[in-house]
Amino acid sequence: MSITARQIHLVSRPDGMPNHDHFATVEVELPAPGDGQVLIKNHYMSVDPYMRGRMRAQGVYAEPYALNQPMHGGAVGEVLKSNAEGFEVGDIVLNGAAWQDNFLADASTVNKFTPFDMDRLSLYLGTLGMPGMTAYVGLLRFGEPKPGETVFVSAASGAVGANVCQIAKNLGCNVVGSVGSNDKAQWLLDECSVDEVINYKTCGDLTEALTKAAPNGVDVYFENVGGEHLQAALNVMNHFGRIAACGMIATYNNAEPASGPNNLMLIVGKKVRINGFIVFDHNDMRTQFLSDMESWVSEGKIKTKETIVEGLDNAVDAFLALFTGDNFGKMIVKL
Ligand code: NAP
Ligand code: FER
Repeated sequence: MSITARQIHLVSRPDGMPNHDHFATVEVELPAPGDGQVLIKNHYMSVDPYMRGRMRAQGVYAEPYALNQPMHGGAVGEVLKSNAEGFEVGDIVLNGAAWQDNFLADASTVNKFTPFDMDRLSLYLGTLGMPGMTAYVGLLRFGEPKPGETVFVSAASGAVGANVCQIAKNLGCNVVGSVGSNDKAQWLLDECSVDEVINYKTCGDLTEALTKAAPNGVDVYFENVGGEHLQAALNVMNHFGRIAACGMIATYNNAEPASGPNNLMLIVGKKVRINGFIVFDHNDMRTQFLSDMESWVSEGKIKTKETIVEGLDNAVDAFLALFTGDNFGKMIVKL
């Protein structure tokens, strides 16, 4: 018996903020799994800022999304039918086939794993998944924070940022976050023990606010936003400070490149090190990451926050919300 799959395709390339016209929902019939194949039902899919980059015609790090094909990204699903050795009905798999509810795959392209908690599968798309590992790799390998140092984190309550803040607190750092709402700020202060939080939308001059929040200067800047945030961070960086350049979400929907910070010469005088990085290049840290993060989550030393949107039909809105700040913590679509 065949099974229907619903998929979201990219049908045209946005120039600026995407809208519903750039996407289409398509239904296809899936045949029974062939030799070595599994049929998977996705329970949760991730929407992530990098997906905006893959909608462009030219990729820097990864291939662009093809037009009139399902987009892809991280998802957690369950084996519905198996024609592959080592895969049983009910196995839980991490896969790269987001933006579709059911799909057929060669078993070698999905990763069977034992969840740390069956009721919290979505954590493997957030704190225990790609964004959590981004926080871990970026902070430890490129930020190199030492106890007592000040770490500044932009988009601080998000999927990556909230983990950066809490890992840095666990390491004994002084942590300053920047967010776009008072609710997000309060959560970081109350639940995550972050020392100071700036609401960049209401604080006035960001350099002044940061100087007040980090009176001893900033040793590590975890860059998620770009633009004015990078400029302000450079103004308050200490000598030999490190910037872990993770992303610049404020620029992702720019139709034309925006002008850069006007104070880049500070990198020279302050001897600041800036490192761009992509999480996928650092799989050597995966075992250590999972071991530390699963322990921290179960001991309550890392709190997790998610916004869960129901249904594939709302996946595009969930994705767009990343660029308006309408997610609080990791944005997840429940399928
Ligand atoms: P997220 O923080 O969960 O969601 C995005 C957040 O960015 C929004 O909630 C919003 O929070 C903030 N934002 C959006 N537009 C903004 C703007 N114009 N100015 C300031 N803030 C803005 O997303 P995430 O998945 O954790 O990603 C965070 C960053 O990490 C992104 O830059 C992403 O590209 C990057 N990243 C990089 C890698 C890598 O390997 N290098 C991997 C994963 C993610 P507020 O309400 O606080 O404004
Ligand atoms: C991201 C932003 C950008 C990300 C990857 C990139 C994995 C890659 C950018 C490029 O190829 O230029 O959040 O996450």
